[in-house]
This record gives sequence, C-alpha cells and structure tokens, in this order.
Amino acid sequence: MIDPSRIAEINRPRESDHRADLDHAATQITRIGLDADDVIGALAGFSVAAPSWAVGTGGTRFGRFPIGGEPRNTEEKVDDVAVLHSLTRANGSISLHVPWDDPDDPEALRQQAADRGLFFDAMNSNTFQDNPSTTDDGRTTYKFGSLANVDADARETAVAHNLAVIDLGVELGSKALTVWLADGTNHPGQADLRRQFELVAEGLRTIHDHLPDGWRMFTEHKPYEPAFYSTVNNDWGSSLLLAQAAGERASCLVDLGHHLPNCNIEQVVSRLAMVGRLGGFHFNDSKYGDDDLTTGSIKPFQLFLIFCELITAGGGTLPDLAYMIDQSHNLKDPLEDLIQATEATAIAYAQALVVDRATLREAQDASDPALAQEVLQRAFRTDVRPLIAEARLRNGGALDPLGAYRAIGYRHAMIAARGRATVATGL
Ligand code: LRH
Ligand code: MN
Repeated sequence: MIDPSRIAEINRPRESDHRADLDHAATQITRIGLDADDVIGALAGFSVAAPSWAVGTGGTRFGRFPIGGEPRNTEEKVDDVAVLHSLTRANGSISLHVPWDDPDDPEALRQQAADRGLFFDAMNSNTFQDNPSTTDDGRTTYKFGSLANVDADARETAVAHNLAVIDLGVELGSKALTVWLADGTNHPGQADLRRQFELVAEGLRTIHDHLPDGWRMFTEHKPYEPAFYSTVNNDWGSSLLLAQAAGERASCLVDLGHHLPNCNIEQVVSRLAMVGRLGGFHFNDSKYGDDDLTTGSIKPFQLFLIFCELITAGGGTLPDLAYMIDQSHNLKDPLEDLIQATEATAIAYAQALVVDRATLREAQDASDPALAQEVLQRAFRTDVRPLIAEARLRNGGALDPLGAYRAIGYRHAMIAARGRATVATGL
C-alpha cells in the first residue's frame, strides 16, 4: 500500500489548479440542472475490478516482452492491485483466474487482501488450456473442447474444475464465477453444432446447480479465437440461451472485445438488461479483433454510449453488476495501463451521468435526431475529469494517479525486489 501521507504530499502542488478546474466543471453541470456533488458522490462509489492475469506483461504468439518486477505469485498480484487501488481508489477488488492463480493458503490470501482494502471479485475457470490440475493429471485433454467435448471424461473433468474454482472462491469470499469457453471448431463438419451447444448447456446447468447461496455465474460470449470456424458461445444470443438454460442465477458477461467489427455493443447491453440477464463486463478496447487494448483508448464514444444504456437500465443510476477490466498489456507498464483503463471507465460513467435526459427524451419523443445528437455530444464533450479527480481526492487517492505512480517509482522498486526476469502467470 502507498502511505496516504505520501499521496497527499504528491497531490499538494496540484490542488489549486484542481480547484479551478472543478469549479469550471461544476458550472457546466449546474447549467443543465444537475448537481456536481451528486455526480462526484456517484463516482466516489464506483469501482472496477482488476484482473489478476493482467498485472503482468501480456504477449501474443509472436512474442512477449516482460517489463521486470512482475508478480511471482498471487500474493504479489494482490500487492500490486493494492498499490493501484491506493492511487485510484476505484479498483477495490481483484478477479482471479484458476489455475494461473492457485494460492496455497486461501484464508491467508483473503486476509492479506482485506488488510489492503480489497475483496475477491468473480472467479474465472480455465478449461481452454491443458493443465495437470485441471485435466485430472493429463488423463483428459481440452484439445477438442471442454463442456462441448464428445469425450464424457473431458466434460466431467471440466465440470469438476469449475466446481473446484467455486470452492476456492468460497474460501476467498468471492460471490461469482465467470465461465468463458474456447469450445468450438476449426473446420466445417468437425462437430455437430447443435450437439455441442446442448452439451455446454447441460454442463453449465450442472455447474449452476452447485452455486452456493448468494452466488452468481456469468457466461462470456466470444465470436472466435482460439476456434476459427465456429465457437459454441459465439454471441450475445447464444450466451443468453446458455444463461437461461443454466438457471436463474446465470447471466451474461459482455467483454467489449468479443464482438465482430461494427457490432452495436450498446444495443447488446440494452437487450440483455431488458431481459434481466446482464451480469457484468470485461472492459477493454480493440481496433480489429480481441485486441485487449486499454479501455477507452480506441472507441471512447462507444464506451460512453454503453454507460448511457446502463444508466437507462438502472433508472438513472448504475446497475449493481460486475464491472471488471480484462486487458493484455503487451507494451505498457501493466499498472499504468490499468490506471488509464480505470480513468477511461470513470470518464464514460461520468459523461453518461451528465446527459441532459429530459431534453434527450423530448428529442426522442419529437423524432428530432439532431437535438438528440446535440444532447449526447454535449455530455461526451464535457470535461468530467475534475469531478473524477475530486471523487478520488475525497477517497484519499491521487489527483493524478499515473503521475503519482511514476513519482513513487513502484516499478523500479519491484524490479529491485523481484528481479528483472520475473514473468507473471496469465496470457
Ligand atoms: C477470453 C477472455 C476471458 C478470459 C481470458 C483471459 O478472450 O476474455 O475473459 O478468461 O480472456
Ligand atoms: Mn474477457
């Protein structure tokens, strides 16, 4: 954790500019009849989970360039997220991925996280890689799928792994399981598409029926990769059908990178919320495929429109869903990338909060698209960053988290402590 007095010291030279910027932003918002303090209050309560698999450097099949000082185990990943959270005050939870995270002492890990003001968000199972601990010591393989595999042993082993992930989650205090399946085909005719779907539905139902009280499960769709002809849970429609087949406590997780080019993701969000099956998000951004780039770095307007649909779905407030980041940091310092992703998510949320909804409704009722665009663009072009900075300041965070992160020299300290060659588990 970063000592709050150190953060206050780093903030001090910035406070007078911040005050001036905040006054200006508050004036903008008051003009459309909104209260800046209400918006700041909402932002101060916003948090987006950090993915344990992205506090290290990510890579592609073409290469990986470790940054040094990467966490060597889940305990050190929790420490890194604690540093992130002490600066942003908006990353109060960490989402683990098993077996990339396989803690020896879950109770101690739970306590370590709690001591740092963190809790464990949705757990992620992994039946897309063969791993002795998930394939019954290699007795089975997921080469041709997991829950969709024609081999009953592979299906049973995959179910068993998910139940084991739930059990670990219970020890850690988590309350949800995310199931992303790589299951699919690479060649037409390779598998019976309907049979694959029905096998997955059956497996998810079995997992769902083992959920402890108070737990939720999320189905995560993705059109392709690693399967390149068909993927069982390929889009929101398949994910909705699977969640409905699994049970009442199953809903759909929307990973922004898991949509074909030009897909209207905000409409997908609206549909899933409408039927009460929107469970959560994996925030990231992309230009082409599942690029897992920094949230809001390529299509910030789309992210804004998604938050507009969330505010609509929540009747003016943000619905209680699982908000999580899922990125792969190939070039940037992972913690810097998470700082920027968190900021971009908060910006989209704040912009959606300052939409003049009354005028937007008037425009929609009058079929006046020009006025509707004016309303949305005004909110999107409102500089809400001082409001987010103020929310952070009130929570004891840094006015400029990226600047503060560099000022404290955490990466250098971790390279000295952990070494330059350490590589974190993950993608
Ligand atoms: C699949 C995915 C899924 C995770 C993995 C790390 O592309 O988005 O959410 O299991 O990335
Ligand atoms: Mn994801």
